[in-house]
Amino acid sequence: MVPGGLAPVKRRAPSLTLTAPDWYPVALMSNTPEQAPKPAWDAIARALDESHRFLLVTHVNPDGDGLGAELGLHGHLTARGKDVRVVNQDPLPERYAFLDPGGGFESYDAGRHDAMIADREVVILLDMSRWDRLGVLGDKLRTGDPTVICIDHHPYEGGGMAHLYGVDVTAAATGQLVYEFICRLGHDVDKRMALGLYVSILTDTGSFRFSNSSPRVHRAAAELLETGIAPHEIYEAVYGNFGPERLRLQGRVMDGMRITPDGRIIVLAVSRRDLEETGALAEDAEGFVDVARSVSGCKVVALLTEQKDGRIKVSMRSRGDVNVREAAMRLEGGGHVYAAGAVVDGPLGTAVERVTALFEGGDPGEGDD
Ligand SMILES: [Mn+2]
Repeated sequence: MVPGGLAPVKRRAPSLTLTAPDWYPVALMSNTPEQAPKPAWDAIARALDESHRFLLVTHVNPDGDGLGAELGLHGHLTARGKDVRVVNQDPLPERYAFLDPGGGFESYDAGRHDAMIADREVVILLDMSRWDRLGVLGDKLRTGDPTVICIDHHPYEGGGMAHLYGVDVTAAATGQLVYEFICRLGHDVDKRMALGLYVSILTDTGSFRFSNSSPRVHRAAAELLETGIAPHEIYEAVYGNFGPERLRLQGRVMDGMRITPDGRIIVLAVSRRDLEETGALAEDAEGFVDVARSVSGCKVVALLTEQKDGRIKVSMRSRGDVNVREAAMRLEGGGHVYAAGAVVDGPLGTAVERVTALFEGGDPGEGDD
């Protein structure tokens, strides 16, 4: 059963991203390296009024929030008669195919898109604030002429990439910001837009269980449900369509987990061989972090995934009082206090030792905030 009577979901996996989900609390705003520009919602509203040709973009390895925000904003602008294209570097993950039965989400192809992109009046960047989060598409966009608007809830990292910012780190999801912005304009949200915006909120709040699950985001979710979308159907579409190979991979990875003697740090490792032998995708492992986080006394989960090129993607999540951003920075990575990552050299076993050692002999960054 699929929300809103949309096309059935073929399953495929979530994407592994280093920075999502974003469950840092408001109190951590002081950790942002640079103060974000004040949200310029009125100026953004004027840019929307005055322009006709829009391009919506979200980050590489697009997640439920970025895609849902695109769907919501696409619906809004389309309803106003605008010419709207949605182009991301990466294709729509099959897991989120139900958001786009009509093929409106395109993946960037220079030959197919460059002329169209050059002709856009406004580019809206969703759920990211750094050009490198856009991959090759970022290289293309950063040299263009159009007005660049950034709508995001990540800590601002500087760089002045956009002309207009709607950055609000107190929002649980970019889709929440898009929803509140559309309401502010006095426009309606239809069922299809609501589907996208609800998926944004659902995925970035960890199904309303992360610390960002505020009254404000629950209100937005409640209002979206008033359009008639069904939460259980959406939950099933997002989280109930994995294949058995994911479960096989989970069994292997959990069986091989590393846990420090004090039980505070759990390190999970996914090798290419694990993927080949189970038939799962690297992205299938993303949710394993949440499973490991459920262990009593566990403070940090690190998920190490061997990439095709032999390098190791490290994704770390803190359960509360350990600053994984600092740990990630020691690996020349970065991220949030509670969710951070890096890419390090292989082989996998060496990387596991290295990451484990980061947290031994005193937890890096603990008690920082
Ligand atoms: Mn987000």
